[in-house]
Amino acid sequence: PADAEPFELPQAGDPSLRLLRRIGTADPESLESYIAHGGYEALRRAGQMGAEAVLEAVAASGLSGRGGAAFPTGVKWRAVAAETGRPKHVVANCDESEPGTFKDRIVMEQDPFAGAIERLRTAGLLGPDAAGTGHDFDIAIWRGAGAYICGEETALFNSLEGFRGEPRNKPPFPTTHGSVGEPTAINNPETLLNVLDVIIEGPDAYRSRGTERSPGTKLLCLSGNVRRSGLYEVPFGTTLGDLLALAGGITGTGELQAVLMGGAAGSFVGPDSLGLPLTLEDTRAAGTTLGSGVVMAFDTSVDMTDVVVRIAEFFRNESCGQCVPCRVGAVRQHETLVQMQKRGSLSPAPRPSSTTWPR
Ligand code: L3W
Repeated sequence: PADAEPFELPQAGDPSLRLLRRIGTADPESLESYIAHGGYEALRRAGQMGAEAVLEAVAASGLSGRGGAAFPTGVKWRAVAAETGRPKHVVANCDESEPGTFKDRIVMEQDPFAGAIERLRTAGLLGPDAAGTGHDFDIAIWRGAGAYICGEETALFNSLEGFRGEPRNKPPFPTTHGSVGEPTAINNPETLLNVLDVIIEGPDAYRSRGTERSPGTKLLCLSGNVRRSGLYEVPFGTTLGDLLALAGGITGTGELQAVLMGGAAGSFVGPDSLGLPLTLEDTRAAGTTLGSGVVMAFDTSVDMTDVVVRIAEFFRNESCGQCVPCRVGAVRQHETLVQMQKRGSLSPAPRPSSTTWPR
């Protein structure tokens, strides 16, 4: 909206920031600056702790996946660790294409030293005996072509391997049959960023933020009719109303109509949800989701029918076409919504009496 302020980075040095604490303070182009701001501390400690203690800490932290499904990271990593006799892979799923999601992109652009590969190889932090840990570890960046489906983990593997970006059946899960059919830990970048704090401060200190069932902090992508749209980091349990206040409140009419939560595949909540604590458990109980961190606010002037039609159009266009319910259903869904829009009502058309089954 015209009266919204432009995107702002979080205030540098704010002690409440954990995942974003280097953003705005460290120079994203300097390895030395990253190290001076605590970079690779977690890697050094992990090397001292050994694999079993790292797995233990990640499980004890209660960390859950930040890509949208909130699967326990400790369970996933243990499942991969239990696989023996075959090469294993770690994949950071940076394919961020959910409408309204921009958290991983900002982290990667502003705090990139998990990706600045050539510098790391030269500095001995990647490659044989990476960072003096005794382990050979290297990273390759693979650029996707932008298809939404390729953020789905098994479609991503197909795409990496040169096949069409279409999902595979699960199970088997990537933990046993992932990249090139081998055991793979595939995680969202925000999940991996959390692991650094779990290692550095330990699971108990990590759990001091957030709630019992949703420990830690969460990156949330605020957009739409908020005064300061952008990326926010808040402890789990912050209410939706407090988050919107943090973003400067509602622009336009100044009155909130709805908030899209979680992603385009998420759900809308109304102004009666301002007291909703943003945790996995509370959003689930309220029939919504934190998903991949989308919080898109709409003021009372927005035509919500138009918003829903545009979301349906997105899913129609992005269907990979593999399965009939989506390939055909997404087209029909969009058509039906457009018809409803023309009628000026989102409620279903009254059934013609001729289709009523005779008793
Ligand atoms: C081992 C088991 N691993 C599950 C793993 C699984 C995956 C993770 C979550 O969807 C959601 C979706 C979108 N042994 C396992 C196991 N796993 N059981 O756990 O699995 P799953 O299948 O529940 O979810 P998913 O297919 O990964 C992700 C929602 O996210 N979404 C969209 C996000 C989009 C982005 C983006 O663009 N960046 O994140 C938004 O809410 O609707 O529900 O790793 O292998 N027994």
